[in-house]
Amino acid sequence: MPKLMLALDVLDEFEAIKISEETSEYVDCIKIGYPLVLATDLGIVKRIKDKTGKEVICDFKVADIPSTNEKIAKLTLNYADGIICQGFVGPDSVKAIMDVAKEYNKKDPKNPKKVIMVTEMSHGGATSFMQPIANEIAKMAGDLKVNGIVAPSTRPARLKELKEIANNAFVISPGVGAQGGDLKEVLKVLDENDYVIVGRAIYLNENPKESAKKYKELL
Ligand code: FNU
Repeated sequence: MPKLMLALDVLDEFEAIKISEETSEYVDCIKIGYPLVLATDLGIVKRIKDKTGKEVICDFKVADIPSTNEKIAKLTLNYADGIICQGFVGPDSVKAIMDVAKEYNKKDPKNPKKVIMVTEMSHGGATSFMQPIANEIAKMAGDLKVNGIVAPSTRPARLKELKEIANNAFVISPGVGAQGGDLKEVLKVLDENDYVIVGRAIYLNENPKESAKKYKELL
């Protein structure tokens, strides 16, 4: 059974804390990205961790040259349990982030930081430029031994292929819920090390707790 990752893309701190507390019984991990961090500040990561006791992953899809990636990773992993980066920028840029994670892990081996790399995105436009190179990106993820990859629940056949290519990496997969991904098909592919990401179908629901419960039960 894969785990449930809440994509908390709300724009208000009060709402973010309220939803993360209400749903924490059913959610295994919380993913926050630019919407919430830009609406508040990076310290929101710690405040959500303190309130919920959950792991928080920052979805910054970092995609820069190695020295800039390093700076972004240092700042982010000072708070977050993991960071999402793009793979298409190449191995040196990803390695720069992995090196930062390794430094943190030397200091605190009990709470290892996770580096998660995007392979093929879940939206339609990803088929234009990302899909043709995504298998090679997934291969790089396996070779570099990043902790995890992002692969699409909107295309279960691609999800399966990318998971197989990336080898030992766990998969976090967006696309179920608002993006219309078929959870039944996704569950045929993912295992207990992987995560199904659900955002709007939980936080826009009039009862986020009930929706999170429903997804947890479906998983
Ligand atoms: P929901 N996300 C995505 N597709 O949707 N990080 C990707 O390929 C990817 C992502 C994120 O649709 C998206 O930014 F790499 O409301 C959002 O935070 O369930 C979440 O996954 C999906 O949210």
